[in-house]
Amino acid sequence: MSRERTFLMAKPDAVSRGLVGEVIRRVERKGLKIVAMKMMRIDRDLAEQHYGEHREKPFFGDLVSFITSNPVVAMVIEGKDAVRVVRSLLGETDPNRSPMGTLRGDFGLDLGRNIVHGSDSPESAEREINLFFRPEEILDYERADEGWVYE
Ligand code: D4T
Repeated sequence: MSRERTFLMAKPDAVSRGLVGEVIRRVERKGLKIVAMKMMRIDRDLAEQHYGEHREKPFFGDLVSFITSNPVVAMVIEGKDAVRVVRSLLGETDPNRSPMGTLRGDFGLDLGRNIVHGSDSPESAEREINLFFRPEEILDYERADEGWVYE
């Protein structure tokens, strides 16, 4: 089993709307393991690094204002195909186009308030994990149900 890691963040709207538990619940019941987690306020510098690929886009200013506006909960998630599986738990970028049953489909209406972020590739995951966490903040442990989640 390849134990892939990905970066997941409950954004300021998720924290402010009391949806952090819902995000965590869906990750945990899928069988994925949380190996790092912290609540934090993203500063402007970190926001600009995290969203660097969007620097030239017209929505960049609003995106940085939003992501720095209130605390977020940042997580590292581990498990089989974690990058793809977490993206499928989140749904489409635009909550209005996201299927019901996904976090964005169930809880969002607006592109600029899309509840959660998840890395879009293993390369992005590594970059984002390193941006938000020091190596010693990522924990190695076994969940008691691993023999029932994995063959
Ligand atoms: P994030 O990065 O927030 O998980 O979203 P995605 O990975 O699904 O989508 P993205 O990088 O294309 O967009 C980043 C972020 O910008 C907001 N956004 C996006 C926006 O406000 N207006 C827009 O037109 C687009 C394309 C939403 C997510």
